Amino acid sequence: MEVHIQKNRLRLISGDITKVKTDCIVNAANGTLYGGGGVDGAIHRAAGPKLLDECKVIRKEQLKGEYLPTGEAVMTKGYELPAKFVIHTVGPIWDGKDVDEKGKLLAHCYRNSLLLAKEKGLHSIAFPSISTGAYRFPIEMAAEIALKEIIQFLQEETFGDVYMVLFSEKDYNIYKQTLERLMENV
Ligand code: AR6
Repeated sequence: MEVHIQKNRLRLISGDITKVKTDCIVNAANGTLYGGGGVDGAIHRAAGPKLLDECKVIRKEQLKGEYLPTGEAVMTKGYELPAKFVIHTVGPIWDGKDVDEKGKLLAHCYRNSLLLAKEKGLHSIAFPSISTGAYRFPIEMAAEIALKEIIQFLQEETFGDVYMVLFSEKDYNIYKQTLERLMENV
C-alpha cells in the first residue's frame, strides 16, 4: 500500500528489512548498541562485523560510555547491507504501565530517526515495527503511533520516501488498516 503526503511517499511493504535498498534502514536496537535478537540480530549479521565496531566507537565517543537513551537515534554506515546507512534507535519496553509515556517514547524513535535522516541529507528510509517484538508493545497501538508520527513529519517536511517494512502478513494487515483509517483525516 502506498500513499502520497505533500511531495513525499509513504509505502507499506512486507518482507525483510535487511534486503531493502534505501538510503537508510532503522534498527530496533537496545541501549548497548551491541546487537541482539530480532531485527537487530538480522541487521548485524547482514551488515557484517564492521557495524559492531562502529557502534562501539559511538558508545565510547558520542555517548561517553553511556547507553543510547530510549527514543534517541544515532547513525552508522550500512557496510554489507544494500542500504547505505543504519539508524539505530531504542524503543520502549512494554509492561502495561505508563502507557502515555511509553507511547511518546515510541513516537520519539520515529521522529528522531526521520530528523536524523533529513539532517544527513538522505531521501529514503525504511523502518521495522519498533518495539513490537521482544519489547512486546501491542502492535495495534504501535502502528497508530508510528504512522501518525510519520504522517505528521511528511506533512511538515519535504523528505522523499518512507517505507514501513512489516515482517509478517498479519503485521502488514494491521498497519494497512491503520493507515487507511488515518488517511481519512489527512
Ligand atoms: N525485517 C523486518 N522486520 C523484522 C525482521 C527483519 N529482518 N526481523 C524481525 N522483525 P524486535 P523490539 C520484526 O524484537 O521489539 C533485540 O534483541 C519483528 O517481527 O526485533 O524493538 C534488540 O537488541 C517485530 O515485528 O525489536 C532489543 O534488545 C519487529 O521487527 C530488542 O530486541 C521488532 O521486533 C528490541 O525489541
